[in-house]
Amino acid sequence: MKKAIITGVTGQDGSYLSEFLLDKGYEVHGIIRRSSVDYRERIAHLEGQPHFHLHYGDMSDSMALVKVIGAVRPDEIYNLAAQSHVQVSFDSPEYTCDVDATGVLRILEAVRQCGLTHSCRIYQASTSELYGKVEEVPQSETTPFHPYSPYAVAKLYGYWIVREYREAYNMFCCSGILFNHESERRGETFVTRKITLAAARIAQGKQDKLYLGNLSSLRDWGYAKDYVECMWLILQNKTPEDFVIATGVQHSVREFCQLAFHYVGIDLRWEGEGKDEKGIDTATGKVLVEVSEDFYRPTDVVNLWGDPSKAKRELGWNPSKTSFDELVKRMVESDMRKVREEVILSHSRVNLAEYLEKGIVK
Ligand code: NAP
Ligand code: G4F
Repeated sequence: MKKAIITGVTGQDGSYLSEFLLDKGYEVHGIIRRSSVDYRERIAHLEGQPHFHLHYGDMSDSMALVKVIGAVRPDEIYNLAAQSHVQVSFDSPEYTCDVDATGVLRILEAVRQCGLTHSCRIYQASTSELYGKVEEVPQSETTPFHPYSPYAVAKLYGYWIVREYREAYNMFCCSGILFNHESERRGETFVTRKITLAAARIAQGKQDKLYLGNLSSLRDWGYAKDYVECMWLILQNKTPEDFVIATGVQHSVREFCQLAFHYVGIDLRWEGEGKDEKGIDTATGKVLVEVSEDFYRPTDVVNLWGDPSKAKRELGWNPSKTSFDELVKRMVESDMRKVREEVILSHSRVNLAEYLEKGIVK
């Protein structure tokens, strides 16, 4: 039975990857950090399964990482843990750097110190944010990087230290350069989930308005469940290489919004430009979407569009498994259910929605 460690196991991708690896017959060891609230929503259904184990650790704590890696002696490590919110990285740049940059180094060194240099394969969660202020469209493995946030700069260190350890010590360590991938488990402050949750709440009369930042920003959005398969494929490859993982299709935040509201039965028309743009319910004339400068970033990445040809060709991965329409529909249906059964939304969640609306939390 193969053993895998997943850092960031409680996150969107960590939860899907755990399910995927358990299905493949792996023994899965997740690293979690201590929290005062002990409810791990995304992996609650896996806890108690015989081949699923959790260990305490933090990406800022090399001793804990050495301890877990030394005890488990994994065949594969998937390093998914990160402060993953781009806007938050402007507020907490030092923390983001410690976890997202030095954290990667801590994993690589822990593997060496535990004598696993040549037996343990490592996947690093790299990101399309590396392309930042893009120098080429669409972006592939050969596109130059131009990171455009503290998050992206930290992730660029992670990318390069992985390459360095591959070349210096002949380690099987690779980066998946993943473009945005979303799901019904996406964190509620990323733009897609913020939109689907608000659309569901507005449709059910529980919220009045949605405030967003740059509506014209373009993303290549895929479905997270499809993307975790690729993380595994990258580590099953004959040689350690980096891969772009994307759908090859691009949409704007505005288009995402339009479709999400469509799926809750509201058709929006757009009026105005820039910060004066508004999304208006064509049936009632009510303004449902407004722009708030609170959600603008000091530097924003506005044109991400991936070229997944290499992953398609060399890993046999299918980038078109879930279409943009299916993704939006799936997320909206899930949030319509969750909002309807509001009994499962804790007070803090309800407050979060209010805070999102008022722009107190981004
Ligand atoms: P996510 O939902 O935000 O999950 C992040 C995970 O990292 C959570 O389990 C979190 O634990 C954990 N974490 C954060 N700081 C930590 C620390 N100091 N020590 C230990 N664990 C820590 O992110 P995701 O969307 O699943 O993304 C997974 C990875 O892929 C991240 O590295 C992200 O940067 C990268 N990525 C994501 C995308 C995307 O579109 N989703 C695209 C490209 C790359 P808590 O639950 O305790 O907070
Ligand atoms: O959903 P976002 O916050 O995702 P972003 O910044 O692209 O980062 C995500 O994808 C990266 C891969 O490219 C990951 F590496 C990263 O960990 C994370 O998962 O924002 C998407 C776009 C941005 O241009 C942002 O300015 O949407 C724009 N946007 C417009 N209004 C908004 C909002 N973003 C958020 N979060 N909230 C808004 O109200």
